[in-house]
Amino acid sequence: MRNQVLAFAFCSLICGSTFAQQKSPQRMLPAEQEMTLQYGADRLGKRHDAAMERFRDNRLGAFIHWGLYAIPGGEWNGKVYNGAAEWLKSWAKVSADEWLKLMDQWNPEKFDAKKWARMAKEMGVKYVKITTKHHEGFCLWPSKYTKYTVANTPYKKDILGELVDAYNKEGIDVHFYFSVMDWSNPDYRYDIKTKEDEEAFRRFLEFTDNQLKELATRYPTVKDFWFDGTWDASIKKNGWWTAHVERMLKELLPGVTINSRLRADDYGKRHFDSNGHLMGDYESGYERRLPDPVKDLKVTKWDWEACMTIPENQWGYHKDWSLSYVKNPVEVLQRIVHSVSMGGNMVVNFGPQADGDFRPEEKVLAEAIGRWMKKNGECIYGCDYAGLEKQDWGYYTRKGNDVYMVVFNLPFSKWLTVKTPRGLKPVEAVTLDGQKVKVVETTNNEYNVAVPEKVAGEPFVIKLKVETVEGAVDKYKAALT
Ligand code: FHN
Repeated sequence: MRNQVLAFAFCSLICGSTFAQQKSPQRMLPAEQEMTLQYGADRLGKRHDAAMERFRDNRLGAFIHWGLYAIPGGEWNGKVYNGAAEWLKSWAKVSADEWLKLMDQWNPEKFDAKKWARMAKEMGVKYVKITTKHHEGFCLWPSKYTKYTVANTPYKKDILGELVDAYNKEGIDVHFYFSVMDWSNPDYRYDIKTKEDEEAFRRFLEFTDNQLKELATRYPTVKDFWFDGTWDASIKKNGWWTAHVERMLKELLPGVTINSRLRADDYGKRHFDSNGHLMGDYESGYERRLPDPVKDLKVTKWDWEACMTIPENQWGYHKDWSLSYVKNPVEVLQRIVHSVSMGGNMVVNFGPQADGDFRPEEKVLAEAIGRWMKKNGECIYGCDYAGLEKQDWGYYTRKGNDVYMVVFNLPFSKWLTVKTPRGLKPVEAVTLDGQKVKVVETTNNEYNVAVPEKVAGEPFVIKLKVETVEGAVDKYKAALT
């Protein structure tokens, strides 16, 4: 607690000057037990405007991690590092100057934004999150606030601009990934311990504000800012700044959505404020892992988005994927469906090569997901948590009175058990390729749905039409035990 008070005092001290006018409005706190926060949640509960509904309905996105790290692809001075390729500068202890010399080699000859957009469209993703700037500090747009940008490479052109246009033309929303932590900027601080740190970091925050304003005004069709690299003590001590950034972007781009990772409250508490309320528009902490479908149902109360790598932990291009487990398309699909079944979005990551092409494994995976989505996307887009108890055969998703059973595990019994809340009754079951399947009531609020006659060798979907029965009573007697 003492640290928290000190952090708050410190924050008040340094917020007092440059950005004093940018404080959040005081929240009206309903419960006496809650602490008063200036930089806590701006809202209680989910956002329900059109832009947020769109974010939610999209459900499936792709992540693009593309930066200088694609050039060495995990190898430095003859040594291959197994850690995430985009962190190679750190694993191999390369100085910022040395690392940024990679810019001289940035010339992705095979880069074709239209091809990237077609690939995303074919895969069935509704949005793409692009690393505008990762921790290394290299910008995919010609920022006027730093020299470390695409403009100063042999390629010269505005990659981000080309991508925004191409994706938008395919009807795909663009989200911007932005790392606050910036290894190229000498004013960045991991912590604030001295007056000098304080001044440098104040300059750094101004620089970051400028870059964000630049992104928002140069690319006004951007739908979302996804912040990363916000875990350091320096940022946690400046919760006011994170609240200010969210408000600044929302003023510039009405409707824009912002992830919880940006935010820290008055006491440095991240994602959820000290009163337990979500900050930002959606929770973004599920990375390479997912909430448990039985124990973590609390996540259905807020919006959330998970992101996932295809190998165990490679976001940027790494030349050797054999160093860790690589998920197959069904495993990726399972994670997509798992997320939607709990009311979340899933973003599948791609790390393009330095030449601007995608590695063959990623192309194969994108095609496989796309084929499945073409047939079964109905159980993903616009769907939500169904409110039915999880069963071992797979996952439920739901849109109104259509409950989708997405089957990943076939039972030897040839029956798929469905347990419904009292009063919710399945009235019809049909596969998405039109086969009618049998539904049998087995006991109170439990049904068996037949495995369809024709089952392809991949996960399949049964659509259950459900209806609500008023005043339902139990028909079968429970055992006296
Ligand atoms: O350090 C980064 C990592 O490189 C990658 O960008 C992921 C994506 O969610 N975010 C950070 C780790 O949380």
